[in-house]
Amino acid sequence: MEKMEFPKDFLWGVATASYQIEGFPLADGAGQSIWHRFSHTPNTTYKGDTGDVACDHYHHYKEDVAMMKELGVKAYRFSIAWPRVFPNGKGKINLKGIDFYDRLVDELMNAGIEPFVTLYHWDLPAALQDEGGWMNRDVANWFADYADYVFQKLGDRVKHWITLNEPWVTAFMGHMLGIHAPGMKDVYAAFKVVHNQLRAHSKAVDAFRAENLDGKIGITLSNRSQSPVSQNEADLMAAQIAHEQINYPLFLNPIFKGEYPKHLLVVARDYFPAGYEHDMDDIKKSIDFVGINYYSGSLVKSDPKATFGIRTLDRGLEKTDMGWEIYPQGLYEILTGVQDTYNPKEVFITENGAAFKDSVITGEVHDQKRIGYLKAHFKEAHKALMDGVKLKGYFVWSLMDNYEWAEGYSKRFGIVYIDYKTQKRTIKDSAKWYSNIILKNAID
Ligand code: IFM
Repeated sequence: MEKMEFPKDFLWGVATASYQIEGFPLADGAGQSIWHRFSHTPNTTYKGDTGDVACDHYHHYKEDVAMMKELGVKAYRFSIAWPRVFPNGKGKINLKGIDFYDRLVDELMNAGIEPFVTLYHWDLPAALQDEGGWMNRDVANWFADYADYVFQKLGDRVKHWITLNEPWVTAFMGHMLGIHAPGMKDVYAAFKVVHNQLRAHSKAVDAFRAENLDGKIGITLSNRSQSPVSQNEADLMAAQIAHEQINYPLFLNPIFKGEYPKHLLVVARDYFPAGYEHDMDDIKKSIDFVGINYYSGSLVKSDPKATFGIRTLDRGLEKTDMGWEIYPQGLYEILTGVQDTYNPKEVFITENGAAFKDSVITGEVHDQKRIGYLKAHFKEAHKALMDGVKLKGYFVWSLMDNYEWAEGYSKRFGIVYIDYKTQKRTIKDSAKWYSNIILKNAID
């Protein structure tokens, strides 16, 4: 079989997020986040699991960086906990909070690993939620001020910045479905949150440009490929609306074109905040790269009674432990769709990976299914690269098992196994396999 080679400078990486791995979220003067508050509220997460200890990366970060170095990982995507740096979200700075990330970045630089920093991966300071959080228009300034401070502190070493991780999830899982923090169920709130996140992203990009730093800035979006169940007009339209609502168009259309996607507006215009049109010129702004997260696909049927007229069907494909169907070709569809529609300068796969039930057997974890999953997706990424997508790197989610939000510790996404009782890290077979791919810079 033909060997698929990747470009010489291709960045193979791993990804994590602050609340999911760090533990000790209130240490050294940090403030509470909305996730701390949410997970400590009864009946919100699996078995009441919280991020109180997680992988204790806060104290094990040196060991974790050494492990990445050992695996040959070229880049590490992590997020900064806003309430560690600004315990109240604004105003007073907590030097010990930023110091943790300063030390982490130094450790990465010394290990020859490129840091990719996400400024927001869902842990909004709880004090800001008390003022309306993402529903308050002022959040755009609060976020830009926080981002600016971090640019000033870490911008001499960090060359890649991601403003927001998966703003769709913040808006809809957090404000319409109530599954994530802050646990609201209000569709109007969700669209307000979409809009304010775009405004916040835009102001953070302005702050970054004003600092005149050597570096690049982009945004990371969640995606699930949406295939119509038939070629009839109604099903095709349902799949298109699902794509515009759930995937990159909801955010990239405003950023690249200054407008929300048109088919979505037909069914959801009333939900957008009044006067949103006046912000669109500001939101339209050049970014340096697009981050794509991809895990799964959906089969879609038109159903006038369902939300936005979209119903999802089970097409009987193999699923991961999340119950998400395995659909690698969807990654190709998403990548080529982004490139063809917006022609971004660079694209990174900022997350892709799978949860499976793993266990340690005499010191080893034989996670063959995860290897199969990753290999199939790597091939689709390579195909997209060959077909003109300006793909520059690929981050596997996740470096290690971690706190899977409302699912608590019941799902394991890591290529490194975490024993939560002892904090022992065990390199899974998938990590060994990935390490070899990185070394060869090719798949066969
Ligand atoms: O764990 C999450 C991550 O925080 C955001 N993207 C999807 C992952 C798996 O659900």
